Amino acid sequence: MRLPRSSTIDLSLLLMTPCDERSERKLSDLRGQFLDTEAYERELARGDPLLYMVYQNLGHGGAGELYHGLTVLQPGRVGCEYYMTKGHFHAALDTSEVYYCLRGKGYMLMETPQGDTACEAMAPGLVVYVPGTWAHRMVNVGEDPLLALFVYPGYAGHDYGTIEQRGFRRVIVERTGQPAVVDNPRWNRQDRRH
Ligand code: M6P
Ligand code: ZN
Repeated sequence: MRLPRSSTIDLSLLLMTPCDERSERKLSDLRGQFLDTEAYERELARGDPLLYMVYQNLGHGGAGELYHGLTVLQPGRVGCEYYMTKGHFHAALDTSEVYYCLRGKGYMLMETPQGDTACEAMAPGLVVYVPGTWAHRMVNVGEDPLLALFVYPGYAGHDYGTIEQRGFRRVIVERTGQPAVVDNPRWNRQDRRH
């Protein structure tokens, strides 16, 4: 029986409650994703900081379900690269996602399997539409946590493989105190699953 439900997004406690699933990603979960591997190991030697939390409601798994929830991405950098989510394609590639930014300052990095890239600003009130086939990654360029509500089809799934292998074609780093979107030297058009 599918029942209507409500959850509260608490902007002071930085969480959504109640939720079906609460997951955390720490620095150690993003091994191989940051460009500056020496800075990564230095940070990890100091501790394993929390990068982000995801609070999700998963519906009942029906074909028409919309999974929804809150991502809370902490501010910080590894070397000059800002904290970010792992980033993924959807396993059901041609499924889209909507993000509504509630707090903070950041970007949504996106790219297609063919290497087309896009970067949309995230700030309170901005709604970012991620079309089907586009991989997506949140990047926090501010001093405060970046919060966004997200909604996507329950059957979309997550495909991390291609991104884990080659990263995103563009990365966001701090240059003279400002965020800059630059080419990822590691990115190789051939390394892709789609
Ligand atoms: C969004 C949604 C979640 C996803 C989360 C973290 O909140 O797309 O499904 O898990 O971002 O992103 P990632 O899975 O790339 O770490
Ligand atoms: Zn997604």
